[in-house]
Amino acid sequence: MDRLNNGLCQGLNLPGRRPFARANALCRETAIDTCRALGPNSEPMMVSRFFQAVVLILGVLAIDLQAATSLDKDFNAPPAAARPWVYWYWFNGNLSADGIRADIAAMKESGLGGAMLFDVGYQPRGPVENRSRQWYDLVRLAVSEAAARDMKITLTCPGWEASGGPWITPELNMQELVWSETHLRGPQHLTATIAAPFSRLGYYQDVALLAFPTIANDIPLKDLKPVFKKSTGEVLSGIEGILDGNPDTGATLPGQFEIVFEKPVELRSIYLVTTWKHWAWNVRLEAFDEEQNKFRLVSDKLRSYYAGYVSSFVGGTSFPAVTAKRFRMTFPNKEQALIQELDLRGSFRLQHWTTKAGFGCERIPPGMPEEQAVFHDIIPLGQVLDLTSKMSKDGKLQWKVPAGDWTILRLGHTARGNKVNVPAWGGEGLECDKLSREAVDFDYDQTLKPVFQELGPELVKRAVAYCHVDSYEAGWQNWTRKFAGEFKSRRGYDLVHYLPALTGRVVGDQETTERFLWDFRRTIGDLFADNYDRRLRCL
Ligand SMILES: [Ca+2]
Repeated sequence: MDRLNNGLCQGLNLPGRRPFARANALCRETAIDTCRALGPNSEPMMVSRFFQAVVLILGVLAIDLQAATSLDKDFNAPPAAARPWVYWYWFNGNLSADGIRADIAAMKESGLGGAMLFDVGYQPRGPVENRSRQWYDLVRLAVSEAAARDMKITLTCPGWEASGGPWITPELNMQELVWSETHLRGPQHLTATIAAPFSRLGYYQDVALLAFPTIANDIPLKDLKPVFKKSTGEVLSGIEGILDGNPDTGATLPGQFEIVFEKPVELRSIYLVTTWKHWAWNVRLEAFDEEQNKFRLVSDKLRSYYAGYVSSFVGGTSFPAVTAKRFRMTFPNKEQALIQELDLRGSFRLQHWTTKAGFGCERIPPGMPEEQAVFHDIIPLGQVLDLTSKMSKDGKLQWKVPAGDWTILRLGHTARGNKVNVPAWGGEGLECDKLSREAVDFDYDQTLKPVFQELGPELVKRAVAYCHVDSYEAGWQNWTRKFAGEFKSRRGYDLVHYLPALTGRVVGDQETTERFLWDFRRTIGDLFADNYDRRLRCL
């Protein structure tokens, strides 16, 4: 017995801990008293354990009986916190006070605890415009009816996901990086206007103007003057939209087509943008072997990646270099390929660079082939020249070009143009910039703050459970107005000389480029968490 209790108490009896020494003494006294009460012939340790076990079982049974009683009671009359909720769709302004009262009454009668309120479209337009005076009155009625029945309501932005609405301007819309490329040869004294990149909704802001030695075979497909043909040999016309550098324009091609050049060209990388309804997995690229008189497989793993609901699918990667005059592409949809952009070059691009640079948000499937950059594929970090300060606001550049072939990148950002999904009428508008605290605050001030002001603090406290961002499908973004500064403060270095990596090129070496891209994605994630998720919780 002493051994047992000494063991129990010694662990507490540490040097210098007087209270625990007192506990040791109490343990010993209690143990001795327990042994005496059981009698001199009893087996102290066994009886003590039996006694403890009986007490324990009785205790558990008591708790079980109590729990069963409570469970039975709660099952028959669930407390408010345990009642199920429902999605409550208000379809495109088809609303009335009587309908709202009837809905809430029916929910209560069914035993529901609350409703997640969504203002969605989908149906023919009804009489009530989203965010109109009448709409606010009906929201107040809904919350009041819920409060009167001990129910809760949650609120969200127009539509059924994310954050945005008619108040979001292109500047406050989700942003993405864009660039134009200019190739030239030095030495020369250049005075020219550098073409601005593609932009949406009339909004564009420069980020940087860079120049670097052109990597090997870096010639855009359109400059190789390809002819697109059906497999029957008939020339395809109207394909300009897939070579114009604008991811919002395109063309519908047959599911299988040929790309023919005047003389043999080497190809090594692809950039492919397809419409969101026709993403392309396992696209085959074949090169025609003149000696064997047949097509040979180059890759059957080319693809575009998901970048958000109702957004184009984007893919970019390298494949083993191949030289031929005729190439054939076969898309999984044999009937047609809806292509927005296609670029095939003889130059290297980092594997799946579009996803690594935040142009897509789909996970790269395991087992995808890897290609490695070699010496002439790499831009030495020290040869990336920052010409930003030499360019005027209208794009004019004066620059003494050194000898050699040079690539000029004019990089900027523009609106993604993505809109809130299926809003009720009056709620149509752009998704707000999720990486910008100012945009998120502004959106909140327009979306939910006025609703709370209409309801008043007492009603909000009684019946508004929370605001929700539901079914996030707004897609990805890879820039925001303050991105460069945020990157520097969070990662500890300036990103400007690494920006060519966001176009798939290797800067310094492949590992360094991958590590930069990891930092880039980390910064996107941090900004999303800090300025959107966490910010919404604070507002
Ligand atoms: Ca296009």
